[in-house]
Amino acid sequence: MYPDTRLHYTPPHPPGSVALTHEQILGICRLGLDDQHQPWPVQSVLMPVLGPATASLQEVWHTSLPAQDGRFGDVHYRRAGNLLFGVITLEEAQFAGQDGSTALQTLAERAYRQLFALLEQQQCLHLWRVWNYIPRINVEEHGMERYRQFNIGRHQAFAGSQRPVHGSPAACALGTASGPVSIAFLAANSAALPIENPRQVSAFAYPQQYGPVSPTFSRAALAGQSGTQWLFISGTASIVGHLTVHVGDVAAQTAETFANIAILLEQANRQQPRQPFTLAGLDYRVYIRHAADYPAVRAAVLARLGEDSRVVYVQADICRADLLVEIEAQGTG
Ligand code: 3EB
Repeated sequence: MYPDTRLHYTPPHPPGSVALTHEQILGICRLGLDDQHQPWPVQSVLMPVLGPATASLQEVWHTSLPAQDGRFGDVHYRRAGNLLFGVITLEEAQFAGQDGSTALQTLAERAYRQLFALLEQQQCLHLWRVWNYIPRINVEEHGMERYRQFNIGRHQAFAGSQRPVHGSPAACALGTASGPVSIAFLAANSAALPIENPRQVSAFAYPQQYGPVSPTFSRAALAGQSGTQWLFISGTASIVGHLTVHVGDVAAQTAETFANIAILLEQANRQQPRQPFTLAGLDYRVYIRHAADYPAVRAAVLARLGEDSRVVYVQADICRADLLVEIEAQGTG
């Protein structure tokens, strides 16, 4: 038995402004700056931070017990009790396409196979949340959009590791202008409950028009932990059924995205009636395709969440060319 460790999250802040005990850090996400050389796993999200915030922010996953550092192939991870946070950073130039598969597809399969092998080795089998960042995600290469290539490799690793797609983690997949592929994940030795959105076709059941192989993520995941419930809302966009709606209208896309997030909260609250999740109680990350849309998106976000909301905005490519905004969130109930 592993001791039950409480998971804590410190929302984006300027580095150095929050004091944390080093051994209790599980991992860090750094927004807007490359920051690899740290003693714990760091996911550097090389996306411009928008708005009045400083150029670079970090958010921290930490625990109530000391964590131990580890390396497993290309994975840098930290483990504390029944929790594990890891980061995989890979340069695509190190990979060669083979047998009709592209370098990016090979990379994605290798990364996810390593991730799953680590979870087996650690007996920490359950993936709760994955953050995927892919350079030039919308660019078509070798006759296929790069996001679709990534989906093929990721799916092959799920299938090859006996991971059913309907038990997929909450996730996001966004594009950077350049840099490595970066995958961060949070796993535990207890399963998260996948939550789907009745307004949307499940992503793992998307029709072929979005690529030959579907993405492997759930719309949200509810993870029970030390008496706390964590809700992870996947990257959510202006999609109804499987179709993008409000093409070209960023304010309407933002409002539709919140309609989808609100439904996910309702679905989650049906599962855990004790302390309901609320829109205002979550921490948000908003990805905006065109930096110039920031004022319009921010206005639509504030209209829904209010002035006191905890939201960070970054410029990113979104994995459908007609999506202008994507929003993810997390929090405890
Ligand atoms: C969508 O709903 C938007 O490939 O892991 C959202 C969250 C999206 C996760 C992923 C993709 C992913 O289809 C895109």
